[in-house]
Amino acid sequence: MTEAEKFKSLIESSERTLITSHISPDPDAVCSVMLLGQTLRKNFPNKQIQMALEENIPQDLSFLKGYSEIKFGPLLKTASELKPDLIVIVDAADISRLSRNQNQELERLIHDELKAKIAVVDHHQADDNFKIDGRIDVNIIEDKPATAQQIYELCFEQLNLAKPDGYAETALLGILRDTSRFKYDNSDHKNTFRIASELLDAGASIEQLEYRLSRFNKEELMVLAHLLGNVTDSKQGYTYSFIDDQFASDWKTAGRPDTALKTGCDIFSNQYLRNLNSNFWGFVIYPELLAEAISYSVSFRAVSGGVDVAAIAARLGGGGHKEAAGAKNIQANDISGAIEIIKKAIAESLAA
Ligand SMILES: [Mn+2]
Repeated sequence: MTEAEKFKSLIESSERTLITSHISPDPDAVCSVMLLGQTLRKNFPNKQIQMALEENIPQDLSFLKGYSEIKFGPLLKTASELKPDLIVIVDAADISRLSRNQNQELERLIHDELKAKIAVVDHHQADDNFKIDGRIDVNIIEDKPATAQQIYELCFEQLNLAKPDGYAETALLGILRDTSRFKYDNSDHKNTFRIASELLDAGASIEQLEYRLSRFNKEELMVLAHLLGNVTDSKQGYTYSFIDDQFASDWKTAGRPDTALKTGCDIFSNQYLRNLNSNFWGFVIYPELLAEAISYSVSFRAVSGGVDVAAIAARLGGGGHKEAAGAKNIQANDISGAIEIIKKAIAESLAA
């Protein structure tokens, strides 16, 4: 039996299925939950299929069909109420990423109390080191650019399930976001472009989806302006920028949202950090507004095939991928001290 067939027989033999993904969900995580959830609901109308996520996403995805049926909130509570006999984890490889603070309780509930079956559908890059959990019944972990693409292939090409309303927009959005609109190197490009083409024929629009998702508010642009003002060429081959302590403390005093600070940093790191002069990588560092004591978080970005920023992040107690990584809880007296810590980690990592 293939993993796809095993997956189908798990669905058929279960009464209550919970479909979920990781905390701090990205559009691929949410779209994957929705694409699979809507598809299973259409094809298995007598089964109870619940889509659930512990945390919401900053972007407004409510225009996607089925979004209103996702149950947002503590996953432990959702699972205790539903008592699923099958958990499908998408865009994450195990239970440990499903809840912010209740993973141990969740594991106990799922494994010991409910004795639920577990299926995983997740994609990864070749450099990821997945620890496959022996308690997982079906593992569909493949080298694919987006989980939304995997679910499309699994449901519609391998299992020949019927497509639910709105599937084209949901699938295309997950693919667009995880590939950064087809920008990243993709060893599975033939499948990606074939499927994207089918989704466009089915009525989804790259232009509409991209403009719907790329919305900035004034506060996010204020953060971006600050980062652009602080941008520095290290003269060591990389770029960096930072949110200074005064800006962060004024931001907090004014009651401006922490999320805008994070989003502003994301816009900068995704769209400008790899683009200054002849530098193809770098970092952005900012004070953690919500932390009790002063601490800093750093995000690294690199063009693929260049510097391995995951190795640098690992020296700082963080992690990620070769092209995008980060670390939290960096202890320093002020932002200058924090920047020095990062520069030192970079120098050591490059010398290693
Ligand atoms: Mn993904």
